[in-house]
Amino acid sequence: MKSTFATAFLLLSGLAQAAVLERRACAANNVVRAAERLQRESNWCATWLAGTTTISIPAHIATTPIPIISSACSCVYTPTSSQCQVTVTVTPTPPPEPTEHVVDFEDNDTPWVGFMYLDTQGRGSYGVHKYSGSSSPPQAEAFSGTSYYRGIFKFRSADRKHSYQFTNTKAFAVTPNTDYDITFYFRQFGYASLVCKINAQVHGSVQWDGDNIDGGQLTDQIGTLDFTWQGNPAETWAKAVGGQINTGSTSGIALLFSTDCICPQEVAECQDLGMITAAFDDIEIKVRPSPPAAPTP
Ligand SMILES: [Ca+2]
Repeated sequence: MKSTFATAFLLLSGLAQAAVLERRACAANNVVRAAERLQRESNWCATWLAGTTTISIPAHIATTPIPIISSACSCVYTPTSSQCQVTVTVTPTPPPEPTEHVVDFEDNDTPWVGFMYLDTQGRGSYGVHKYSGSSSPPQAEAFSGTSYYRGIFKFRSADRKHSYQFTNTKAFAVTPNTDYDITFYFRQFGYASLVCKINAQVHGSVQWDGDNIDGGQLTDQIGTLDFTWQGNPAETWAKAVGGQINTGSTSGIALLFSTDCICPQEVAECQDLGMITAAFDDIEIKVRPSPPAAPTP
């Protein structure tokens, strides 16, 4: 402001006279009061202080020394560019993007644990399962990469049911009060008829000590998920869709998948009591897209 102000020119009492102005600090006196009144009547003080054009000093104070007039204008008029009048716009910090997860089982450190029940009474051997490559059994190719998660069963004549469960041992971070879609890919190897059913529970917390063969300790159940298939998982990797939850107050979730495979004797291929593999890959936990806005009538 000072630099432009110093270039202002004055016309005094009809006599053109160039003057270099030096801005002074406010000093209240009679000139101030006169300038204050004149400022209410016109905008000449503002024009002067802007220093961008030539102005005329009102006649009755034209004999006052220019530094005093300058000081008076500084008392009654504050330029809009004054630091005290700067408008500060505060932009609120946007909320964090909801976290999304894709589990493809290609990382051997991915924390999952599985356990199976070999008959309807829960008897049989339990096992903590790791991911399996496509080499065993040789027909079992992964949906993505070379690894997936699986349970392998051999039906017995006395009890043609296997239940297999597995869960992640560390909760996935999610955004509270957010709708999520949960999908995965599943394939049933070994039987042409689809004899395995899948569901999943969602829990708000999970603990696992790393050695507990019974699997993760899940609490705070949020919901049970039901899925439908895009494709036939007895023939190819099929996508399971329809798993939807709202996270509510939780910021982490654990998924407990349950596989129930029942192969009755009346199904011809089940009479051979062969091996069956329940295989999972590419579990996705993603924020559900918002529905399109309703059209305005
Ligand atoms: Ca994979």
